[in-house]
Amino acid sequence: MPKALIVIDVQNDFCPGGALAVEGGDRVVAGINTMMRDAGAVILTQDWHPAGHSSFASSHEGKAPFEVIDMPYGSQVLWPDHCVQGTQGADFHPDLETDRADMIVRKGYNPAIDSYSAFYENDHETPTGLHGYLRSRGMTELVMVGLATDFCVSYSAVDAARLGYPVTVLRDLCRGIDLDGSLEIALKDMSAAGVALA
Ligand code: VGL
Ligand code: ZN
Repeated sequence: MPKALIVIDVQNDFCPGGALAVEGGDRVVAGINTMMRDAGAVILTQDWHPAGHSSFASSHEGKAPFEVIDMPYGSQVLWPDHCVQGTQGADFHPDLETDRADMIVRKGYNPAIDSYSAFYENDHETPTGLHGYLRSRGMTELVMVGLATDFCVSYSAVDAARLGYPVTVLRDLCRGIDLDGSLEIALKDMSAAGVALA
């Protein structure tokens, strides 16, 4: 079974010292490099926001990071400014062996919609193109790793399962933000969707 490794958002801003640092975010890099060596295809995702993105608290008068607001497509956590296009924070962790990637999927570039999942923006209908890419490459099974477990990894894994892929999330090679119990919720959502947690 051709198996693709999907490496979610291993970027400076999600690592210690970054704008939206995930505890231990940098600890996944070495293991991911090893996994990349024998995957059938390697896809990296890169959170890639224009300055002033609508998911940034700084774009909303009187709002602070981690507050939740209603957007036309549903509720949205407001984040500190992060992964702004072309900045060092948006770059991949310097030790990630990005030369091994077959494809890099950027997401979150639409100023009006956030995009956690590697497959769809947060309106759950605008595709990133990854599903078509995986199909044309003949990839029938997915393994997911990266940051953050409870947002971009979870959304990506649930969408993958709904699209019909057998998908495994390697928990050792993921780290979470854990905002108000979001990690536990994400683990339940993934299990309910049929994602294997290894
Ligand atoms: C992510 C929050 C905002 C993630 C991206 O990669 O999990 N989380 N943007
Ligand atoms: Zn983001």
